[in-house]
Amino acid sequence: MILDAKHTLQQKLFREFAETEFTKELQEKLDLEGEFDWDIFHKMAKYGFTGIKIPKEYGGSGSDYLTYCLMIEELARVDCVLSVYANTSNSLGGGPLVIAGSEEQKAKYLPPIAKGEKIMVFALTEPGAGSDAGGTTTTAVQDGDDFILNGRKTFISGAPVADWCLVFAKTDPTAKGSRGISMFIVDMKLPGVSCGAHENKMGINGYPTSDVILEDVRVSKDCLVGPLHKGFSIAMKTLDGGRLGMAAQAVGVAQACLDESIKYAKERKQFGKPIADFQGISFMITDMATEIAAARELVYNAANLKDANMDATTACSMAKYFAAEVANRCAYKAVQIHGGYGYIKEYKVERLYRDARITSIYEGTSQIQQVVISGNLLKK
Ligand code: COS
Repeated sequence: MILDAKHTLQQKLFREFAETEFTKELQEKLDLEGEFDWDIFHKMAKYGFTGIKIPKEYGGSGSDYLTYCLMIEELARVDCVLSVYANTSNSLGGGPLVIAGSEEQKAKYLPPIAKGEKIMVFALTEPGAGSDAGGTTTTAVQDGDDFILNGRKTFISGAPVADWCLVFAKTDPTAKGSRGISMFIVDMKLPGVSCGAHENKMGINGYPTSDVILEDVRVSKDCLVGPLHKGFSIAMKTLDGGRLGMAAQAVGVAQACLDESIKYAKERKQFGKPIADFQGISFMITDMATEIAAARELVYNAANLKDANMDATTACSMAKYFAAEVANRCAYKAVQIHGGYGYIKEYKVERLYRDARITSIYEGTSQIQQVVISGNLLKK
């Protein structure tokens, strides 16, 4: 797809920002220490990244999905984890409120998260409910004008730095499967809310992940988002857009693998010539470039469908499925092209290999995308 002048300019600005601000030192510090970097987060917020998909009336810039994808792709091309910094508020954090929040909820919560003053995270997964997200066992029991929440959410990205958390809990214990689940805004400072230990992850270090534990947490009924018992559909609708962002991220990671491989293959000499002159190398580079081009088309096409308000569930899952697998294949090839050097931390492909791995796991594994795609193709 040929980008129009507006999107080409935006792409250039995102690229310039990432290449200037995401210094090698910052990238290495994030990967090594795993701590959230507030300075770069606030800078990204100042440039409007955290509010890019949030409507203008709630403090964001109300950009289209294509712009959002270009942003995530360009940030991830330089550093995958820093694309997550810009993503959360636009996707799983702010998305459910944009989709189903009341006017009061939107006015209260969206402006601070769009401006990066507060962080909202999404808590769907549980120790026993990962791919089977409908198997939620966290409960919310009504008590007068309040609900009392109990349960444990797991692998919650950003939980240790969050101000608020969107918690999915069973409100109708008699309802089967994904039915009878509701969504609540939970203030992380409320009595009974705590975070587990920071997970020691393989990649995307610098964006802390932990469990969220809820012990008799009392929230007012004003914190219920969307209709009672109807939270699961909101989660799924949110994940449609979320998966698109993650597909764009995977394209960015894959492109970084290709960029590094081309650079290295031209520099590195063996048998008296650059290794790029050997077809064993140049054909790997060809495959990477071809697959990335295809993945990018799927991402931009799904973004266009969403911008046209058309049904994009299948297209988003196809983009996520294909782009994530491409990112993994490209990371494998990039390390292979670098040989022994690709296996040491001094070279960027070592981190890319680890970062790529998450793209086919979070926001629905590749196998869950296959379930969604085949389910839609074969539905009666
Ligand atoms: N948009 C809106 N509603 C949707 C939807 C979508 N894209 N997909 C499903 N729904 C609705 C269905 O219409 C159905 O509604 P009713 O109960 O009113 O009939 C409900 O959600 C349940 O749908 P379904 O029967 O397909 O749900 P399943 O329990 O079979 O689960 C999968 C479907 C496996 C696809 C879902 O559990 C899933 O996506 N799992 C992965 C979760 C995930 O991505 N986790 C990552 C954590 S967030 S980082």
